[in-house]
Amino acid sequence: MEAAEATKHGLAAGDTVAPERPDWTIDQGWKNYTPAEHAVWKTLFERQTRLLPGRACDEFVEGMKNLPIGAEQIPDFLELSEVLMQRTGWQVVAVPGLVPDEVFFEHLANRRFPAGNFIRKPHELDYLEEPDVFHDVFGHVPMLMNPAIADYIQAYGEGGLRAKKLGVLDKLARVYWYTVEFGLIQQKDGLRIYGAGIASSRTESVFSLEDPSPNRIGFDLERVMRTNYRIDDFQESYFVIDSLAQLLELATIDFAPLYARIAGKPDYQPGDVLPADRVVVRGTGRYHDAKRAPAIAA
Ligand code: HBI
Ligand code: FE
Repeated sequence: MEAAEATKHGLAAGDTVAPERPDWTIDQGWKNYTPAEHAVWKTLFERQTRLLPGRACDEFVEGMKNLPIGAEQIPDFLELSEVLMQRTGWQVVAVPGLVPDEVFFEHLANRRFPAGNFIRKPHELDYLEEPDVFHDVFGHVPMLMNPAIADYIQAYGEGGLRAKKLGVLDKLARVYWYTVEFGLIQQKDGLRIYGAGIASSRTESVFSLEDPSPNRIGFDLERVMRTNYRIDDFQESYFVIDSLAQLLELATIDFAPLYARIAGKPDYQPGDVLPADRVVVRGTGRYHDAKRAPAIAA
């Protein structure tokens, strides 16, 4: 394996353990979870389940309802895969944490979602850099029950392999970040969450929708490809799609001419609002401004 590199989760993948299998999968080891680990799952599950009605999009709620996911125990990936396979042809496979980009994309391109088999510790309930079983299963798997998202994420895997060869993976990764991880969707009754990074976060599921600080901007592919993102804190801007079908359309676009067109153009910063933006909500920026301001002695 080549040297580890930074990933969107902000950590280096695979710099400690060498994989036993070339695709980095492991057994989930479901029987090895301790009661304390199932209890962490339960705490996380119950508090997100309270927060998400009226905040998560209809497709997320629907997907969750039809999956063998509950409060009492960490889900068994084989049981999840059985249901998913029937719906959308996806499986959930266990990995020890972040895996190298090509390995990740190869799984997605084959409709296998790599999920961390470990769960965060009780003192890390709200913040964790590496995707664990709660983020991966609670956040991502319900959306994989939706045919549009199922096809879109597969296309991302295929596009990722191409983008890596073209040396433009950073541009494509931004699209994934601002859709699959941190996307918002406009529904009849308002803005809703579909991104897994938001849906699995207690604080961001409220911040992204209700805090006056962040911008909510209509999704535009080229705009998003040029926009940096934050890995260490809430997003300064969220991009809003009008329907999941809009993502499926993205999957049919040839990105190569787009990469060529934006090559050499400057990046946008996470909090920028541009004249051409379709602004849904203009944020105050207060949350991040306060953090950037020099600390004043108390
Ligand atoms: N590995 N397990 C895991 N989960 C991810 O979300 C992930 C990864 N490796 C690479 C990666 N994501 C990203 O850097 C790419 O989407 C660009
Ligand atoms: Fe994720």
